Amino acid sequence: MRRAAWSSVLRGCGAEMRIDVLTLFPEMFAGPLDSSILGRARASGLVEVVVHDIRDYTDDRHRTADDYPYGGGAGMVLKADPIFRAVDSLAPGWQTAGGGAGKIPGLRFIYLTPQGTPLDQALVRRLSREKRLVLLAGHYEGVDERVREALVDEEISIGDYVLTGGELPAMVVIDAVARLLPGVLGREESALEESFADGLLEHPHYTRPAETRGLRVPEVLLSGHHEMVRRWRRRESLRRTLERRPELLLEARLTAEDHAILWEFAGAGTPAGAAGTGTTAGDGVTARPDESAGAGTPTGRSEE
Ligand code: 9D3
Repeated sequence: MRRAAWSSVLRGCGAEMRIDVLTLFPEMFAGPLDSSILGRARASGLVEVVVHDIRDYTDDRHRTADDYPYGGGAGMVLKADPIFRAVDSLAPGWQTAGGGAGKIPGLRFIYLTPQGTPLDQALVRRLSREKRLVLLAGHYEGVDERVREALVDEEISIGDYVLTGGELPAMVVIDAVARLLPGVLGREESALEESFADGLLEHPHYTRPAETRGLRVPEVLLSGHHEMVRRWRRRESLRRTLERRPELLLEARLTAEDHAILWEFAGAGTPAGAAGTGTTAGDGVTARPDESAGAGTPTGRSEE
């Protein structure tokens, strides 16, 4: 069935997922959520994203959402009550309802914080199976601990670098989760998604023309030999993974052919049957493939 027809079927069943965001900076979400694949997914009703301004749930004329920490110290703390009131509007009666996997039945409440579990694709996949997410974007030094105790099921970080708030991390979570929902990616993209589930980095890509500024596309890709192309791509995927992210090889789904290629890169004496593909083999990599995570293999990305 065509994609348009699928979305009309799904419309009758409600969105695949609803995501509520609680933030002090709702305006930050407009561009990313309305554009590209995510914008199309929302427009076609596959995912519903509702952004709430925490200040709308304050009760004083200054719309105070944060306050000084009890006990003193630097920084501000997000107040509990505006967040509790926001949740009253999303999940009426949450405080008395029991049962279910999380603290509030029927939804998963996530707090984006530098102290959270680092996001990875396995976590994204797990979240994509939820029917309803609430994402709390933090700011300042943190949130009143009673919000954690009463509401937060899970704390997530997007990596070890310091941002100004949890808004960009919330958008990262939404983007990563939404693209896994049925119907969000096109048929071709979904197939690609599955073929990359082997845990390797991608091989190089080329498109027309075959030569520009004296730079040529590797001959094998122009040859029309599907099996040779497949072998070349696999080899380049393995090479890149070994050079840039050797630790991924420990978890990758590798065939006997893959192992033979890796041994060849490692200079371990496997017959060089597939030489002359247009790229230099070896590249100074000296670790054995099965030691590659720890043996000082060049990563090609020194930071300093
Ligand atoms: C002084 C201690 N700081 C922690 C390193 C405080 C602090 C810095 C930055 C508290 C919050 C923030 C804002 N960042 C987030 O809210 C955040 C975040 C991040 O900065 N990096 C990666 N993932 C995330 S998820 C939320």
